[in-house]
Amino acid sequence: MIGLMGTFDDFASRLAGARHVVALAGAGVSADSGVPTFRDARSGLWAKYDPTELASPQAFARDPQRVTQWYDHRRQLALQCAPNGAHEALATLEHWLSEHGARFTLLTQNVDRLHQRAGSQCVHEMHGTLLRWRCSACGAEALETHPEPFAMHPPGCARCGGPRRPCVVWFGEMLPAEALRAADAAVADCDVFLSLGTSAVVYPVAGYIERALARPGTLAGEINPEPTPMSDGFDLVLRDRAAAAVPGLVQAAIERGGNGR
Ligand code: BV8
Ligand code: ZN
Repeated sequence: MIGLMGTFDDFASRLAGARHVVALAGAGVSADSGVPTFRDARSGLWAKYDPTELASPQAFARDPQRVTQWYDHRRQLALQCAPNGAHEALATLEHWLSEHGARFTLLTQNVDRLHQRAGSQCVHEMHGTLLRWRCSACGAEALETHPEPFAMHPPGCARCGGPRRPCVVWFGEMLPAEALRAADAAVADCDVFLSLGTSAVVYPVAGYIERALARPGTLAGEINPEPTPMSDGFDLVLRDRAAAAVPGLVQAAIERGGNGR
């Protein structure tokens, strides 16, 4: 973190002149698309379950049918939702930075693939995705983008008949090695770090926020309508919804950056 004497304008100018921007996205980025945040993903039917009770290998072993029904419900919901202004602004920023010889790395905790549907290219899914499912017995994987529910729960493997699960990272499971490697390298190199719509409490991803805030020379911004445990460490905090604040920040950067980087 470095002291930002200025204001939003200073931050936007520094964002436009960045060499490497890392954005970390949490459920709050997809909230404005109608995808419930992880904590709110217990809407209605699921209200009585604690997500960590449904998002673990133990829960799947205990009740595979209930767990895959929850994930199938969220999978269908993700397919019905559309990217919002925040997803689109991040894709615009990535494109604009690459046109100006700078890098952009998007680390997302979201499993809905809305960033990719908005056009983001460099996306690392730290917690996997709802749209790929794999067999727990033989490991066979497949994209599952049909809008209707699976015919049975847990869905059976076409190859061996074993029970299939979503390719998401459950509590107590390791994150994908590729995603960790990419995040390690990006956070160690970035000069601007954006934390967008995340509660910043789930590790190891929350640890990347800590690393970015501790890095001298890294400018850090948080966008979240609520404070988080890390809010005090940021150079700029926008207490607003991502769908409003992310497009505003990106637009301000592009307007400033256009005047000779
Ligand atoms: C690991 C995929 C070890 C699944 C997710 C005890 C036992 C076991 C593990 C632990 C333990 N104690 C601690 C741990 C570690 C644990 C952890 O951190 N637990 C926390 C709860 C303390 N982490 C793990 O288990 C990780 N694995 O440690 O493995 C290991 C080591 C070696 C070898 C083997 C294993 C795995 C963590 C990943 C879990 N999977 N998701 C699924 O989706 O079902 S995590 C899930 O919660 C989400 O993916 C997300 O990443 C995370 C936090 O959610 P957020 O994205 O922040 O969303 P949330 O709802 O929390 O908050 C929304 C935010 O948005 C809020 O701040 C809100 O204000 C804001 N917001 C709302 N609206 C808007 C908005 N912002 C902007 N605009 C808006 N409109
Ligand atoms: Zn199989």
